[in-house]
Amino acid sequence: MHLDEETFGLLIDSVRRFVDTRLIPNEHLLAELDEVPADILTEMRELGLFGLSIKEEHGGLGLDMEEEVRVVFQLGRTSPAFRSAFGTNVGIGSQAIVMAGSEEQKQRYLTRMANGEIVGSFALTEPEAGSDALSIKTRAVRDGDHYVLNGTKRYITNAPVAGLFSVMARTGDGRSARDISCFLVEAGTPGLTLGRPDKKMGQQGAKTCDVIFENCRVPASQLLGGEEGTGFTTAMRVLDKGRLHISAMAVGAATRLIEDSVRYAKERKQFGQAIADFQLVQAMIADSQAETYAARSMVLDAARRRDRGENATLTSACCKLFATEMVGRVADRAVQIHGGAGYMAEYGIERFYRDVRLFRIYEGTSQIQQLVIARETVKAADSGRTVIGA
Ligand code: COS
Repeated sequence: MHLDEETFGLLIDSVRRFVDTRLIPNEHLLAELDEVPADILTEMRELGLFGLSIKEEHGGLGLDMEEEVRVVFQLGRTSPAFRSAFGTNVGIGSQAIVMAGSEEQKQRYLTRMANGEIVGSFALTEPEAGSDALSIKTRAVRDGDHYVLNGTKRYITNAPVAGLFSVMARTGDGRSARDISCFLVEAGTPGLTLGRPDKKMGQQGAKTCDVIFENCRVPASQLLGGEEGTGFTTAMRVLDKGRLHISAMAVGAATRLIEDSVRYAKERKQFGQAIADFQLVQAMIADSQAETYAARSMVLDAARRRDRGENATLTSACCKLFATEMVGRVADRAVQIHGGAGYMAEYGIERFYRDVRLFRIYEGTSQIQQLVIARETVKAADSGRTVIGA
């Protein structure tokens, strides 16, 4: 924790109040408009939500990972599309610059991201490169003091509203991390165009679309950190952090689904009594509560380890796998507890059910997390290290 408990407590209180009074009451509107209302975006900027993880010297709140996940537990209690509006500035859209940007790049972009003036977006995925991120085809070819980018990026979160893209592109021909570089490409650069907004199963209000580069000339000064061949490892480190953030979102969503399920189970009467009094309903509530607590404890532990400087690859993959699968089960039980009402749009439970489905896919599928966990565990055993420990 880098803030004192009292200051941090005030931040948590104001975020919780904002979620309860401004976001939860507007969940239906968000889904209906497929857009975060402008007045809410302004309030998010004023609360500092766009700059949660950006250092104070660049205008953010500079939260460490433990503080960030504790704030995100609160933000997760409402429709995840609200968080998406500033989520890329906190996570994948800003962190490449935070971790590997030159001082000049940090100065140029981070302050404007922290105050929400520009939205950052992370462009890695392509039509033929999702889980297999090393196989991206987007190419950057040096031409004098510029690079020329060609290729298509797919399902890029916040692309329709982004001011800056962190673009992973191939500068070498092989299948190695060193063949990939990261470029900071400003929206409006000639040769950069956007596809039509994607129509999604859920998370209405969160924007994604294709980003297309056709002979897009980018000044060489926009190469992240001024160094070719570091883009892939930077992207992976960005995802290590992002996966913890998504895990915290899953915990927050599970908390909310339990709150709603318990409230409904206490109100709903069948066979002459509240359904909350039936042990089969109680079993569902108990399983959801125990699993949410387990995920919350994991996420906090992993965040603290990261703050202590431990490598977060294995721990964040464990959290992402467990927490996002967990919230899928909790959402399923929430629909079940609500019965017919759980299937109806007006109650919003079915919307959560669709919204949280994405958690098991983006920033690395559950299967990719399994692969990462297994590899890290075997690698540690090979070198006689214990991972996590007894
Ligand atoms: N941190 C730092 N470096 C990492 C890393 C991490 N977490 N993960 C991998 N690397 C490095 C490796 O050390 C390796 O470096 P060397 O070439 O110097 O040995 C390099 O990156 C390639 O890694 P690896 O050999 O493991 O590549 P694979 O193709 O076998 O696997 C996975 C890479 C599958 C882990 C990666 O492609 C991945 O995470 N895919 C999912 C992508 C994703 O999450 N997409 C979501 C969309 S973005 S919102």
